[in-house]
Amino acid sequence: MNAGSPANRVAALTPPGRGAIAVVAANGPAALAAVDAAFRAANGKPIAEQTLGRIVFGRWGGNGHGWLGTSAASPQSAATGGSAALRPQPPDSQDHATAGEEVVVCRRAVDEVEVHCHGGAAAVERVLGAFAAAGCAVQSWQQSLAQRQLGQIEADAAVALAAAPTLRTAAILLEQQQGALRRELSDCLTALESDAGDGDGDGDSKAAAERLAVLTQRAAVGLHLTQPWRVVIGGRANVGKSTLLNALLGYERAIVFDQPGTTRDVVSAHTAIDGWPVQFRDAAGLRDAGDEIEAAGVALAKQQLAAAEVVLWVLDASALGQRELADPLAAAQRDQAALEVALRSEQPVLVVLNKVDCLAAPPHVAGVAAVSARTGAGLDELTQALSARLTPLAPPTGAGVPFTARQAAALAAAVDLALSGRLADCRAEVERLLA
Ligand SMILES: Nc1nc2c(ncn2[C@@H]2O[C@H](COP(=O)(O)OP(=O)(O)OP(=O)(O)O)[C@@H](O)[C@H]2O)c(=O)[nH]1
Ligand SMILES: [Mg+2]
Repeated sequence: MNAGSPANRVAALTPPGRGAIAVVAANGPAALAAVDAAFRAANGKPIAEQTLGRIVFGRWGGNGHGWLGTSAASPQSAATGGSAALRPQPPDSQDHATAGEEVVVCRRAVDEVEVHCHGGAAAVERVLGAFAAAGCAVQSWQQSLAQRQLGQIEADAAVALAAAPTLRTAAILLEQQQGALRRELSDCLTALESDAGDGDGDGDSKAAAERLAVLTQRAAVGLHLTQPWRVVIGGRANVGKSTLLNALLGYERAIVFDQPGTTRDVVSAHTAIDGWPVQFRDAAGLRDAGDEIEAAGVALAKQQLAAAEVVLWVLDASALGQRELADPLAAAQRDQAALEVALRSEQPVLVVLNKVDCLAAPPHVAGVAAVSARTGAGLDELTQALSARLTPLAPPTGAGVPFTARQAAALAAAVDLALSGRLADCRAEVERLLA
């Protein structure tokens, strides 16, 4: 137990109101007493006799009481000295067999229990209240986490996991919490150390430096496990940018109209593309603006494009001539030059040829997504192409992935040190990451 951590404590580990099931974890003798007071196990045993690590179904707080009977005070009243009023209640009472809320309790360690209850705020308050009434200090999940004495990587992963927006990102972060990044870093360290031992200063260290470089590249994905990619939809006015946004989202987020200059401000929305979190931004179509408000919108659109991580550049197939349809990539570049759009050279740009429903035969050009935002044709191919632009190096299952800016910076520094032959400093950098 850490200095300052109370012996009897309880915390809700799941975020309020987000899941169907909430998990409340409690430690200490008072926590066990609270379970016996509030919980009636279906197998009839008190908590001390339940098998470690096994879940037990039962009822929590029939008529406000457990089978030893205790009134559930709020965590707040307990924190200010609320008392537990124990009232004997026959364990086999008919009333009690059906009263209370169905929960699952797990005795995780000798003095540690978890209660899995309904995810609603009231149910969680009620469970927390029973522990608080028995004398447990109510903590936040972050405080509870800090007391688990995890390594820095695992603690950071647990915090990031709570903010993971998709199942795919959560799965990768869970692997990091379970040791994927630590294992890879430890392997690199072992290789660096064995090289120091055999004194040749090349083979193992070179392999370790290469491995560190691969890890560093994975940070491009890792830093997006909690933060979405910013994907900006750009192009001339009236090409169908807002229609495309709505089609990608699956609902009507932006106003669509058959007059150019419809979108003025930046419209943004979050979604997942192939399991990766994305924030789409749709802005004013680029043209010589009709009025001051539209001109401000066009300036804003150019700023958005310059700051985008990926750009979807939309062309209107119904407005292009045969020559342009044969080479949409060149048409997009001409557009960008004519409209004075300054894209960075390393910025991934995916050219989208929209309104192909207006063509007799949609062209198939490598690197161009031919779609109809109106009918949905080609959207699956577009999302696949977009996913590949977001994560050209998707990490394999179980791979170590750096996911914080601190980890990414430390790894980049370690690679530089390895490449310049400063192996002792490189090792020290990796050791710091493993702390
Ligand atoms: N036939 C056809 N029409 C489309 C398609 N996508 C959009 N449109 C139409 O094109 C017109 C303009 O669509 P918007 O989505 O408002 O275009 P925009 O690029 O957002 O326009 P601004 O906001 O003015 O820049 C509307 O009449 C849409 O219905 C498509 O795939 N096929
Ligand atoms: Mg629009």
